[in-house]
Amino acid sequence: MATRIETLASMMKKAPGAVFVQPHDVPDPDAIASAFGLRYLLSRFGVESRVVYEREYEKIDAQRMVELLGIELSLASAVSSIDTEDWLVIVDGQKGNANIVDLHCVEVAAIDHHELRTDASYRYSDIQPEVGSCSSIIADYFFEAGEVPPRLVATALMYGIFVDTDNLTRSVSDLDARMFYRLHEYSDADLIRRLRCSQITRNDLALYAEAFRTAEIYGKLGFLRLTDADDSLVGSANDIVLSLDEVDVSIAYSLREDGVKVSVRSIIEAIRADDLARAVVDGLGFGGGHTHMAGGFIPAGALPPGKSIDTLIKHRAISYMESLGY
Ligand SMILES: [Mn+2]
Repeated sequence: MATRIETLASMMKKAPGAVFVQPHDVPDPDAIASAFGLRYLLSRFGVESRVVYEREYEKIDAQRMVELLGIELSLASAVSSIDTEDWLVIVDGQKGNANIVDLHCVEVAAIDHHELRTDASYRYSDIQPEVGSCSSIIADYFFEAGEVPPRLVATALMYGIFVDTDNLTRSVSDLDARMFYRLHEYSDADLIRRLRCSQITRNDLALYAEAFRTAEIYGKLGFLRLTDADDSLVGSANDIVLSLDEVDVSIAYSLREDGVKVSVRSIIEAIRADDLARAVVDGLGFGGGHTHMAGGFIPAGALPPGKSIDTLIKHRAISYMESLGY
């Protein structure tokens, strides 16, 4: 039987135009590593491709990862040649997601670990929502085909697993653990260490310092308000709120000119982070994600005038928790 990369590569060879690999917008280390690994593997099977993405990555570790590992990727807006003849493989996301821009070519394939969207169809898809990182799925493609990942690819994939599973503590499946173990012998521990030491900038630290004064705890629920923080920083700040002993569910939100970005975390099985995120932005914006981590956004124009957004978010979150008996 053909391996998955053989199946995908032989299909991509039929592309009438060029082949692109697209990680989700504002790619994080897992998305970047997945695209990097898949591009390498496709080339081993005779398919040349380019990695294109929308909206610049925000976190400093993503930037360092691209620099230190020599990862080639381009902003879609800088690639003038993308057209309707071209074929696209989406990694770490699916067609129709709010964070996957439509590049106006044919989305023939998706490899992802987010919840399956039933409104999208592909010629090839491998969607495993139970897996903690997309990097694990790509690593599996290597070993399934008997391919040894080069040192920099193995390092990227290992770091992708590390970040998406919060150091192997969040949504870790057997596959994540096995791939982490197998990648270990091929990866560069020194580079991993350097990436772990490039998590925030001085400006981030200042934003954190200001935000942590706003922390509020209501039962098991923690809230944090940030001002002008990008998506990644809101998520990282939220991880710190969740790390509080008292807090099992946390919400961090950032008030920005374009709207309000919401990050949600939960370690209570009965309270799904994605459902809570949707409850918080209900009727105003969009939200989604995973069981333990999720996000949402309310565009500035949808904010109810004359009402406190802080109260609105807290009220909705508390009501949702109470409706489930917490
Ligand atoms: Mn991911």
